[in-house]
Amino acid sequence: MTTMENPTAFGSGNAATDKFKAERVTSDTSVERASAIYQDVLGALADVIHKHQVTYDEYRVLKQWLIDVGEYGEWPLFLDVFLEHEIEKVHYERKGFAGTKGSIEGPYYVPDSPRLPAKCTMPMREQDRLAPSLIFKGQVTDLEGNGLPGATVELWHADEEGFYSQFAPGIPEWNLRGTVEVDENGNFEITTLKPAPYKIPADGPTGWMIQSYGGHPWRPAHLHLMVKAPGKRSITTQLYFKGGEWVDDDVATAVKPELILDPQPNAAGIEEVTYNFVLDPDA
Ligand code: MBD
Ligand code: FE
Repeated sequence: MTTMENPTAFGSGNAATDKFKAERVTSDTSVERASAIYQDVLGALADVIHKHQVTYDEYRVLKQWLIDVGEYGEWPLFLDVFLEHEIEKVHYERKGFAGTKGSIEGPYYVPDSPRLPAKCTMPMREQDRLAPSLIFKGQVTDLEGNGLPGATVELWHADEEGFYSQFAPGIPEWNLRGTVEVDENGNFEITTLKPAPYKIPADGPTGWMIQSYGGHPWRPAHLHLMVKAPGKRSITTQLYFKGGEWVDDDVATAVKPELILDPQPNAAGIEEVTYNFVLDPDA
């Protein structure tokens, strides 16, 4: 009974793994490049083993832990928390983006969320309406500041307890997920709630690993975004909240100074913030 109702590392991990497996995964990496990368990966691991004189007990614990990560479905969680930020950095450096800064996608994106008009409220439950509201508005433009009428702003984020729909039990499928269609000037105005910080589950191998080195399992409260427009490079990013807990110490190392919001109460006392997205040409 409780295993059906309470969020578990096993449940969220395997949901993320199933979601990932449903996507197409290929790369045109050459044999030569694969050889160079594998040699360097194994060489880096060999250096660590020698530098720290890793023992057989530690090796066996590692083997068991790797088995556990797979069984709990936590490879998407573990990799996105500890590695994706470096991949993301290389991605943006390689392409030379001049527009809005990107950040990691993380394990909880789901494509094809419900379409919403430019001025909208995110799908939410009664209990979500009790949480502090956030009005998030702005414009999607090109590098010259021209509004992009065909753009979409996909938004997904955790609820007031830090849980994501489709990755924790009992939450409506598209709760706090939507694809917002901007207006004829590229503008949008979304009413949602301020999400809570996200805690990596303590009852799974990623959480155990963090405990074993005395670290903390927290990500600051964040909004996930994917912004797309015809003829423009899509951008995947996240936005954070100034002064929020863990903003300066994100376990996933995914905060950038350009991505921190500072909402202020509007005339009605509701927190409101404007953030504009600037997209590079699709080259
Ligand atoms: C999250 O919510 C997240 O955004 C990332 C990157 C990793 C784990 C949970
Ligand atoms: Fe997240």
